[in-house]
Amino acid sequence: PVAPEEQRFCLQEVLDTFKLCLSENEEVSLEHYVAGWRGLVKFLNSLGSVFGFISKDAVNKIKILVGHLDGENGPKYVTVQSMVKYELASDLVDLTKRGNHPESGCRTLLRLHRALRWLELFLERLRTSSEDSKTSVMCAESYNESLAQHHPWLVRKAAGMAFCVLPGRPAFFEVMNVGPPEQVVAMLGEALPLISEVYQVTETLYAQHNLLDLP
Ligand code: 1PZ
Repeated sequence: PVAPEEQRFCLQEVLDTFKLCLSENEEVSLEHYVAGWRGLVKFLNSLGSVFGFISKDAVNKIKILVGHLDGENGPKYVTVQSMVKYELASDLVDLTKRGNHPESGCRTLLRLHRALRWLELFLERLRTSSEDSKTSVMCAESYNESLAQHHPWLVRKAAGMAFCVLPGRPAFFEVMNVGPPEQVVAMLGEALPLISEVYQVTETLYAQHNLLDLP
C-alpha cells in the first residue's frame, strides 16, 4: 500500500470537505469552506500554469479569509453567519462603493461564492456529459451562466482563452484521480447536492442581508 502522502491528489477528498461545511443548524463553517477552496486551487494548479491567474486570485481571497480567521476577532469568523452578523454590526463592510474595507470577509467570500456556482454548473455538466463532450465548452457555458456576469470584458476574454486549453473529458477525469469514468460520475452525483446546499444557504443569507452586489 502507498503511504497517504505519496498518493496523488484526489478530487473526491476536496468535494468531501464541502460535506463538513454545513452544521446541523445549517451554518457554514468558514474553516471548512476555506479548506475546500484550497483543495480546488490545488486541483486547478495541477491542470497547468495557464490557470495561474485564476488560482492566484483564489489564493489571495483564501489568504484574506484565513487572516480574519486567525486574527484577533477570529471567533467572530467561525461561521459565515457569524461573520456577516459581526462585520455588518461593526460597520466593516463597504456596502455601495469600495472604500475603507476592501478586504471585508463578506465581499471576499462573495467572490468565492459566485465561483462556487460556476463549479456547481460545471460539475453537473461533467456528470451528465457523454464521452465525446468538450470540457472547454461545458466550462465556458457554466462560466457564462454565472461568474462571467460579474467580470469585466478583459477577464472574460482571458478566462475564455484558458478554457480552450482544458484537457479533454478522459484526461480531465484522469486528473481528478477518482477511478474509472463510472466512478467519477457516481462521485459527482454524491458531491453535487452538498455543494449546492452550501451554495444555497450562503445565497439565502447574503440575499437576506442585501449583500449580493457588494463592490
Ligand atoms: C477547470 C477550469 C477552471 C476554470 C475556472 C473558472 C473561473 C474563471 C474565473 C476567472 C477569474 C480570474 C481572475 C480574477 C478575477 C477577479 O477580478 C474576480 C473578482 O474579484 P475582485 O477583483 O472583485 O476582488 N475574482 C473572482 O471572481 C474569483 C474567481 C475565483 C475562481 C476560482 C476557480 C476555482 C476553480 C476550481 C477548479 C475545479
